Amino acid sequence: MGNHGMICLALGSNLGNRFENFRSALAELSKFFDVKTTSHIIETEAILPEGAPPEWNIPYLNMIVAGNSHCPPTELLDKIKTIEAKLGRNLNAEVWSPRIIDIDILFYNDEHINTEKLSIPHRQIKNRDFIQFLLNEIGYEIPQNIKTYSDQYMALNHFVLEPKMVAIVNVTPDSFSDGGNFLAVDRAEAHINDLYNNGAQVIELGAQSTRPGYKEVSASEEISRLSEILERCGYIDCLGLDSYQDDVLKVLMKNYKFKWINDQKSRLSDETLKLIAASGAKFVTMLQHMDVDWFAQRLAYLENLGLNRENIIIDPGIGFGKTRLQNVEITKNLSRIKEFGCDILYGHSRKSFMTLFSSAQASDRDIETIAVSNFVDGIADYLRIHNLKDHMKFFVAKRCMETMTN
Ligand code: PH2
Ligand code: MG
Ligand code: MG
Repeated sequence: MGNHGMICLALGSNLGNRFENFRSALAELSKFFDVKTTSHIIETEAILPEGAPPEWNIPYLNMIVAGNSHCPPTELLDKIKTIEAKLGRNLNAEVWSPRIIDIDILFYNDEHINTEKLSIPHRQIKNRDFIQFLLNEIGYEIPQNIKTYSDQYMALNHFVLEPKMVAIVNVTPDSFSDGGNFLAVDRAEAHINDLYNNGAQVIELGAQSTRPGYKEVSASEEISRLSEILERCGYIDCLGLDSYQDDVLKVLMKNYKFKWINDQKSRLSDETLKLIAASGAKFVTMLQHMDVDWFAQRLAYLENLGLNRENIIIDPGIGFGKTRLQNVEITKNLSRIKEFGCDILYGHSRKSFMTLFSSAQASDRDIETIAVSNFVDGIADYLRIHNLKDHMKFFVAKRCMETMTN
C-alpha cells in the first residue's frame, strides 16, 4: 500500500474505559470515514512533557486507522473534534493531560498542510516510535523524511477489539472449572480489575453454577454472594450479570447498572424483562435444543416487551442437555442462527464436549478452548470465556498476521 488516496488517523486514550472509548470513536468515525485497515491496539507508557504531574502518568491505548473520506482536511478535523467532545473529552484541558479520546490526523493522502490549526503530516510522528510501529503493521509507507526508527519497539500490551470477549467471573463454590477461585472478595476484585484493563467487553458475574447436576441456590444466597463483590466493583461500566431469577435481577438492577444480562432459562417474568428492556442492557437468550421456531416466537415476545433486536443476543447453549456430538453439530451450523439478525454468543469455554479430543481436566482446557474460538471466529460475535489473556494473545497474533499478509 502506498500513501496515495489514504487517510491515516491515530487514536489514543488513557482515561475511562479505554477499549469502549475506541469502540465509540470508531462507530462515530464510520459515519464519514470509510475504514479500510486497522492496526491492533497497543498499550504504551504515556509520553509526557517535562515536569508533568505524576498523576498524568497513565498508560495509553493507541491504534491506527486508515481509510478514505469525502471530507476535506479542515472539515475532517472539525468532525473529529466533535467526536472527541461527544465522547466526553474536555477540549480545554491542559495540553497532554490525560484524555478519554484523542484522534489525530497523521496523513491525508500526500498532502502537506501547515496552518495554525492543522499540521499534516502530524508533527509528532517522528518522535513516536509506536506510531511508526503501527504504520508498519498496516503496510503504510512512512515517507523517508519522517522515518526515524528501527522496528525494535516494544509495547506494554497488545489487544484487539474483535471478537468481543465476555469474561466469566464465577462467585460460586462449585463451578465446573474454577469453582471457589473467586469466592474471596479480594481475589474477585483483583481479577475483575485485571479483566477490565485487558480488554474484556463484558465482565460477567455469576453466583449460580449451572454445571451438569448443579444445586440451585436461593435468591437471597445468590444476592449475598454478588453483593459483596458489587459493593467494591459495582461502579465498573462493563459489568454483566448471569442470573435467571427474577428476585435477584430486580434487587441488583435497582442498585447497580449492568450492561448485559445473561438469562439461561427463559422463565423470567414480563415485569423483569421490561426492567431489562428499560435499562438498555444487552440480553442473552439461550436457545432451547436448537429449536429455531421456538426462538422466532421468543424473539417476537421479547420485542413486544420493549427489547430491541440489536440488544438481544442468541446463545446456542453449548453443553446444555446435549451430547458431545450435538455440540459439534451446533457449532457446524452456527451461521444458520444469523438469520434472525441478532448477535451470537458462543459459550464453549472448557466444556466437556472437548473430551472428544482432549484428556485434560476442565481447568486445563484453555488451548482447546482457543482452538474452538478460532473455529467460530467471524461467526460468533461474542465469546464467553474464562481465560481472557490467552484469548487476547491468540487473536492479536491472528489479526496481525492477517493484516500484515494482506
Ligand atoms: N498522546 C499525547 C501525549 N502522550 N503518550 C502515549 N503513549 N500515547 C499517546 O497517544 C499520547 C501520549 C498527546 O496527544
Ligand atoms: Mg489531538
Ligand atoms: Mg495527540
